[in-house]
Amino acid sequence: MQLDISLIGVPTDIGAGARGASMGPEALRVAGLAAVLESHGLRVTDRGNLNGPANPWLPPIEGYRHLAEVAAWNQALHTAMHAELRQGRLPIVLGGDHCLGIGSISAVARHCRETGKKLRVLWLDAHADFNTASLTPSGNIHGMPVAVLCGHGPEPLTGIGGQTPAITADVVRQIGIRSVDAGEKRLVHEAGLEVFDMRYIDEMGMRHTMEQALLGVDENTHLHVSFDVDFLDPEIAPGVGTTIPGGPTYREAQLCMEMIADTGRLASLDVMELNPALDVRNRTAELAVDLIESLFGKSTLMRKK
Ligand code: HAR
Ligand code: MN
Ligand code: MN
Ligand code: MN
Repeated sequence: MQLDISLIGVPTDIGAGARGASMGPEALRVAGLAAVLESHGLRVTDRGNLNGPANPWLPPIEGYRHLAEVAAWNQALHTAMHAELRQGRLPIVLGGDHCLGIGSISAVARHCRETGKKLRVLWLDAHADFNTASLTPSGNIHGMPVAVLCGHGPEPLTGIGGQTPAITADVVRQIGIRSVDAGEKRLVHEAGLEVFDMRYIDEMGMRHTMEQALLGVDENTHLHVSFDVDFLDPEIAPGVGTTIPGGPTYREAQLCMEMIADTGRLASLDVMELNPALDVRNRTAELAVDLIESLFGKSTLMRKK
């Protein structure tokens, strides 16, 4: 695995339905993210925070809230993320709400096109984030990033990175899903997204789920993890804007992260939707850091593959 890590803070809640995810980057820093990674021999450079427009907190216009501002933040993230990847570094995006998956993953996809790598995106989330302007119940663009990346959305977002669609649905595996709107569900099926929802995890277990989600990952794969913290059960992770009960337990989440680490192919990461305004003494941030530690190869006992 790449040992040179770059942290990119993106302090905005521009696509969310609750204010506060803008404080996510600092909460992750306070929870000790850099030191934890360094304790495992990784070299961490904190690039600080990106800048972008303030949140005007306006109602949706034609199905989108804050479209211009969302585009500006994502364009900035795309540029920063692509620059890190080009330097051979492993970027970690400290979100920010999940609309930022657009800028992040469009950059990863562009990097894969330029280097001939095969992309696999693991989308860990309670939500499918596959809404469009006509389907969304809220207008909040954090409910739309996967659809946008697959080409369903407005040009200022689908055009980021210079190729539309940025990705095809077959590179995505969604894990932990338990809240999908009615119209969104139809589009998910139509697009052919591979979804391992909570029912699947309940019946088959996290081990089998991850084996399936990681099938086909090989030496030439760039593995990107987009970790929406609301993936986790709200009993253990209250600090998010849209809690949905019935998520993975602590042990299930650890196993998920450990099995990703075992591939040795993790090449970029998003940590999204952490909302310190709704958290309890930074507990959710600390849990996220603990899980990220596992994602980068912490395990209880030494294991050699
Ligand atoms: N599906 C709902 C909507 O579109 C809620 C989306 C919430 N999304 C996130 N990110 N928190 O996954 O408004
Ligand atoms: Mn999400
Ligand atoms: Mn979510
Ligand atoms: Mn720990």
